Amino acid sequence: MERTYLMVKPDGVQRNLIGEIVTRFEKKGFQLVGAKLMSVSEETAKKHYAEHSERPFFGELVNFITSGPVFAMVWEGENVIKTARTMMGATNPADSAPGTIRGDYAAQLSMNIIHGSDSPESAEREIGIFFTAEELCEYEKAVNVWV
Ligand code: RTP
Ligand code: MG
Repeated sequence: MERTYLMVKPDGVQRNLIGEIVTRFEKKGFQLVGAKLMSVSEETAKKHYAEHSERPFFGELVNFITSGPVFAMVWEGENVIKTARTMMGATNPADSAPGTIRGDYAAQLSMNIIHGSDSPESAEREIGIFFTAEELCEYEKAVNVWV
């Protein structure tokens, strides 16, 4: 079963959106396999966003993601990587459709509420950065036969 790394960014935590975001993925039919509220160190932030290290906004991005606690999560389900990205909406809230998380709650590119892995390779890499194997739960839900 596919897994993805999702993270409520510091703005989403400050704006009390953790519950709303968890609810959306639960109701969609995905399964939470790991979660924690945590502070991101500068080292971890730079590792996580390494693909953007040469971009002009890298410093601002690292400052933002380390500016307050994030809610780190691993979700599991069929096509969860792509579906979560669809549910998040476009990176720039100016382009994200109403009904998506960014479309409904974000107004600025730099504070766009949520992160989600963009490929199976990113998901594996990011889960490894934020979680140990012991922090992830493998379990069956009887309700899964209906979704
Ligand atoms: P994320 O990694 O945070 O889930 O967002 P994403 O995949 O939708 O977008 P990505 O291209 O990976 O960019 C990472 C974050 O950097 C900020 N950004 N700023 N100033 C700019 O031109 C710019 N471009 C991207 C955004 O906050 C984006 O979420
Ligand atoms: Mg990205």
